[in-house]
Amino acid sequence: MIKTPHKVDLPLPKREVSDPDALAGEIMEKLTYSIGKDAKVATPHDWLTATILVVRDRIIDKWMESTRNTYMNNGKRVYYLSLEFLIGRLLRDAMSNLGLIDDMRLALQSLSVEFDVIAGLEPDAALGNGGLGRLAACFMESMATVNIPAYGYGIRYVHGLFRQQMAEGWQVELPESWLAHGNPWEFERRESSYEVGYGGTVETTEGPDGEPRYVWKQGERVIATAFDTPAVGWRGERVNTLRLWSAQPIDPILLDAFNAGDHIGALRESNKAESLTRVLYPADATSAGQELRLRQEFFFCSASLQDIVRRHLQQGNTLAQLPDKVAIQLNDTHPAVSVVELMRLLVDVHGVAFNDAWEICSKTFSYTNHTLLPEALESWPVPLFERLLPRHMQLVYAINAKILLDARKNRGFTDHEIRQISLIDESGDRRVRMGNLAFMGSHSINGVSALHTELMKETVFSDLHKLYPTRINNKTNGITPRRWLMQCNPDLTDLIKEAIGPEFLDDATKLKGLDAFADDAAFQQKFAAVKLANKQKLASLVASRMGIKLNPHAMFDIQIKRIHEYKRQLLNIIETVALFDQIRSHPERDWVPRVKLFAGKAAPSYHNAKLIIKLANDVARVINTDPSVRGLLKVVFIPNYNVSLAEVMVPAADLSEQISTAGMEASGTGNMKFALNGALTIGTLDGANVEMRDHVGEENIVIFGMTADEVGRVRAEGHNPRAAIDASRELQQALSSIASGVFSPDDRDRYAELMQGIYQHDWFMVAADFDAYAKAQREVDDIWTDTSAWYSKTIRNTARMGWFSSDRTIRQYNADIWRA
Ligand code: HBZ
Repeated sequence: MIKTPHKVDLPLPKREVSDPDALAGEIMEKLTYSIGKDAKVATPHDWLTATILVVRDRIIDKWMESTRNTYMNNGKRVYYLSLEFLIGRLLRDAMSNLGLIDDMRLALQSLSVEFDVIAGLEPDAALGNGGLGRLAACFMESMATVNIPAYGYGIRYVHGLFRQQMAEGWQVELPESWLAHGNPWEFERRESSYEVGYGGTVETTEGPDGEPRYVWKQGERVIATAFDTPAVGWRGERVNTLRLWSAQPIDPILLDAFNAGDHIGALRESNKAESLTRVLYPADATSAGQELRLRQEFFFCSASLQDIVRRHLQQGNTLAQLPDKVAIQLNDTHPAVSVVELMRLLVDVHGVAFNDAWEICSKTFSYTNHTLLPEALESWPVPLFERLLPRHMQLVYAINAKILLDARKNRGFTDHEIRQISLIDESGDRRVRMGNLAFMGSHSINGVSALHTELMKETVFSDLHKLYPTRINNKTNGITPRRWLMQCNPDLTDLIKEAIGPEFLDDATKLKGLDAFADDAAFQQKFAAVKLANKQKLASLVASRMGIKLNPHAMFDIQIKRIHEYKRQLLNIIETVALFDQIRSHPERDWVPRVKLFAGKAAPSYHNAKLIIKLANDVARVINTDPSVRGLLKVVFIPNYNVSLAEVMVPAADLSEQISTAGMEASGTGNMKFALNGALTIGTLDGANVEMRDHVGEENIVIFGMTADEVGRVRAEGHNPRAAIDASRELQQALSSIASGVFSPDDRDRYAELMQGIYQHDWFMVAADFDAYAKAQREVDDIWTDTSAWYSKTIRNTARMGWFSSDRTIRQYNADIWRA
């Protein structure tokens, strides 16, 4: 035991003053003593690092206070386990939450440094693919804001989501290196290191009670080391921890091999360990299915659970108390192996009886499902699972036996139902079903929108729902209004403050007060002026990055999200082609000038998604250079979509495209960001769009197309896309022009197969919904033409989106699931 040194009580210099002069002094101090640079030779990156260090100092005081308080209260903690945290840049967010933006700007100015320039140098931490990862980041901020003691646990990938470049309109993936200049936000915690094992064998011995004991003799081991990043809540009241694990070898160099002259082989262990946390899997909505992925999942789950159990016991708690002190939320099935790892720790390491351990587990875990797409449901081949995690495989069988026996004996489940709930899928090669594991091991299973939650009960989880009818519940997603309004749209924030006062900053539902201004002509003008300025900012980004000039007075019609067939970027592009035809054949009509903006990444192995990107670029080239369009239509695909680009595009949107095939988008969160920033939504009755309509009112959103029920029925009865295509001349023309190579003269057949998919099966109902969509777009044009109607609707969107704050979502998780 280390004795507490008596100087420990000396008061630390608190970083409480924050006038610009004090801040400037601190920045100089960091530049000199932490970075070792003179102001004369400091690079912009040095200034950025110095600024971050100054902000970080202010966070640390609060961070320690939060951690200390939780420790002293021995209260319940929430652990959010996620393979993805799409946090983006942190500086502006932290400064905004601490109320430092203005003073820091002035401080830097006094040092002749432009804040916006250095803030733009911060790498965009893309430790996630899309919605699921960004949701985790919003939740981290909201948990700190609503004062819940929480830890996020994940992986510190060296390379986040790839950088997307365009080569002649095709997506090219380049490695992303967010850590290249170091990461001043994180703290390496060498003392928080754990061994994580794989492979080997399981030995059976006899315990003192005469019962068998199982000892896992691991074949390989790596070290997981923690890196902590503070997560600051609004007004800096609470600071939580994002703990990301990095893999290290136990023996960094095999000296025997090295001395024998095998210099490469000597680094084998080291390379193998480090490759574990090197890169984020770039696929969303499909299961990765690779051995490395299962290794990653187990790596971060094992380290996190060891850390959680250690902290719990260190506080003097018993293992039986675990569910009273610990709530673990599984962000999709990616961390589902945690359930088995906790069982192993309880049963094998701590000697808890199997049934008691199972009860502790299911009271501790809860699971969020983010998709019903069959190709995204994770399952692992039994041989792989068994080879990598032999003890866990035994435990999976034991859990399965317990649940299935009960279902059969006490609940009268049929053979078919038993097959559906089993942890082992026996339909092809035998596989471990991670969704069923997460479900069985949790007391709460939630969907992310009302519609999605109902569909969970009816489809993928219907049999498990019958077995556990009270477990499935809904927690509609939300977004943090700090990043997605205050920070990305400061002018709108100021305008709202001026109109209704500052209460909405602490309670987003207070935005409701803006309703009273929706029809106020003077306010509408100011609202429009803010929108125009945001569009000008986006236009200058597009001009400088792509050399394309945009008319900021045109309607900015934006679809940004991962590229996926179910999200139907293709529907949007086909309708754009149809509009192009119409503009050319009817030059006499009053066309509303539009800019169609797209951005998003495709999974590198997703052929059709990559083809859709190429099509958007091909269509853009043809339309943008056709003089007969007279500037009425422009199409732009902005490369390398990420959080930072979203922060510029969202405030600049007039129209938000949320047009997924009904029943396929679990929730969507981009939809919420746009509406909050005063865009009109054109969308299907899918995911959270349904609840958005309920909140903003059906007259303030443009809904079109088939419902989820209709899609289900049509698919069951057999969809005939030919009929829809034959009935629509516009669609016919658009499809045949794309299919015949009008947009791909260099390769006429490029899109033939893609179009065949629509003619033949139209799984995503592009043909089926086309006419309704085109009609809805003309309705949007009509609203746009009546400027006052347009702004009265868009202002009402901003006013009524408060409910979609992730603070509300987190409060619901806490009230219904965590009870922290
Ligand atoms: O999660 C998304 C849903 O598609 C979206 O509707 C929802 O709003 C959002 C938050 O709940 N799902 C994803 O983003 N999924 C993934 O990113 C993913 C990543 C890796 C996988 C599978 C899915 O292996």
